[in-house]
Amino acid sequence: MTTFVMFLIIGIIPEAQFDEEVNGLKKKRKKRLNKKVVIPAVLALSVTLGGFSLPGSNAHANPTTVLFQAPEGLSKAEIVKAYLQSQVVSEVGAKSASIGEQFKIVKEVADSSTNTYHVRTIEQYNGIPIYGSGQTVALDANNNVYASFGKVTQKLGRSIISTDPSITKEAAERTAKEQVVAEIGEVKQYDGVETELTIYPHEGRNYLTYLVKVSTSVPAPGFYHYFIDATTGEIVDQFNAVHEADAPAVTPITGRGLDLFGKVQNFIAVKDSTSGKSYLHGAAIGGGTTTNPNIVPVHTYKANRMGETPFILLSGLFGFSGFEVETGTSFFADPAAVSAHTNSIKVNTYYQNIHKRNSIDGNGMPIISTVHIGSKWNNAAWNGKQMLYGDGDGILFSSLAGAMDVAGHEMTHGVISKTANLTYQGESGAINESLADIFGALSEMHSHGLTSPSEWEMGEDIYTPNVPGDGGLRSMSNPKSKKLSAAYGLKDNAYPDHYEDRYLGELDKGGVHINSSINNKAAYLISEGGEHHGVKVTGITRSKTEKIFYRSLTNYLVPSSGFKEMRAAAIQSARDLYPDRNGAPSAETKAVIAAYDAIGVPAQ
Ligand SMILES: [Ca+2]
Ligand SMILES: [Zn+2]
Repeated sequence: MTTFVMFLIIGIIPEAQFDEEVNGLKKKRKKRLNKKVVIPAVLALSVTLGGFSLPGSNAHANPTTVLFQAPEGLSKAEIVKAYLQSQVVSEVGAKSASIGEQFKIVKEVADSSTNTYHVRTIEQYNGIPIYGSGQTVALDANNNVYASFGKVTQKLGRSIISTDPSITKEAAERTAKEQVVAEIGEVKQYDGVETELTIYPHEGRNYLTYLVKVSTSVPAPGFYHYFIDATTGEIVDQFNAVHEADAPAVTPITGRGLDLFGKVQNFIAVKDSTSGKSYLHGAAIGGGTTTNPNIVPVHTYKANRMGETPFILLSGLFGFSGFEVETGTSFFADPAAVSAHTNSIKVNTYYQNIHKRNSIDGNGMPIISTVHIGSKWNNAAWNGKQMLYGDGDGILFSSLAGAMDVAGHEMTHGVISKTANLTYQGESGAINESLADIFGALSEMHSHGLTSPSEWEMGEDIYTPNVPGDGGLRSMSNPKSKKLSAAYGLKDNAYPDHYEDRYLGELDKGGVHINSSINNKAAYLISEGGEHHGVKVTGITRSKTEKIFYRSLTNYLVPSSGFKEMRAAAIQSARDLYPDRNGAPSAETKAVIAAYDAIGVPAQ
């Protein structure tokens, strides 16, 4: 059903690719990059030592700031490693392992538009990658480091970890697959199984593990991660990182009413907490497992409201579809498949046209979508390999394949996994979700054309299809307009729009679909402007906003980045693209700063 794609190889983009657009700049830039400018060593040293007071972010407001002066005679890679190594030394106050051993360069990109060079690294121990680690380092035209993101692990050289596995990779994969089958039932075909020897820091210890990533679509969508101790074969930790589109706002309730004979009846129904209205629809659980229940749909309509579209949707809901979409002519009779197909093409066009990005991985990988996943599944997902779309239950959602912004959201999870790879938990997970919403919304707006009005609702085309005009699942313009269950204990029982109101509980992986709204509001304010919590923001348009966030995602953010790092990355990106003049920030940079002030994300 799906194509196997290997993701482990991270390509280095050749410089030439980025120089084609600007004629004649290539030679000029290379010459400049080799030129060394002498900056007093005392200045460079003091800036370097002060730089890591805030873990995870080292961006400086002034683009001419030098965090680290390029030593003579070193290549860019050597400069980056020397800089990162200097952070290790400066924090523990003693020399550690030989230069650069701890850091591995996984990506390098020259940006001829700003004359800068961007390097992405991960940390390793005896050549084995450390899970969740990552840094970005930006070099200016003189090869001096002017910005860096990502915390550097200290005292790694003092850790004693065996790096010789006692069990085989195959044994680890067998264990992982057994767990998946125990959880969701027999898997006839895996979309992918990728295994890598990984150091896993967990509960104060470093473990030598095989990280086995298992992607499934049938019988249930999953992107399972198992950390299997390479010494004992035991499972150290596990999670399912399938990126689902929503945290539903509809809750099942017990309805009551009088029947034709005047007798009181109790029955299943749903309540839409957004509108406060309840509907005569419900899903009865008819056995199955906890993760994959048999759902028996129950619907009650007034006949005069039953249109053609609900009929088509409902008829499709009873049969699971895992087959090829076929036609004997040029006409395809499956609307969900046609929507998923055209939407993914449009999202790719957006990334191609606006960000010069060639597919999800930047390297032309196939874009795969499967529709009719599950039975009445109210979700869409990125399972590490492809997009999965449920048909919706026809009440909370119509077919999720119908929404261009949902397609953009899911594909952006793929882009994120190939760039910043933000960890899907807590603050970094919320930033991950928010960037998926931001590019989901912007790709949809792009497909409507530059002159069409801005639209910052998520999933409005498919959400509560029986309730016209109630907007989407989430609102980026006004997050608070969407209600959340009182179980979350949030202010006004609504999505938060200020950092101080963020969700701090454990549900939803630490509120990844909830706190994303806070950063969504910042993106909205940067683009459209407005006053929020007493802070005025002058909007700078969609086209500038998307460039700032894309640059943040691809050049600066790292797996551990949270809200403060997002703020610093957006400010740095704005400064790169719209430089300060005469020591004063540009209107674009001011808008970013004001927007993050407005949502209450502090600079430090
Ligand atoms: Ca939308
Ligand atoms: Zn998502």
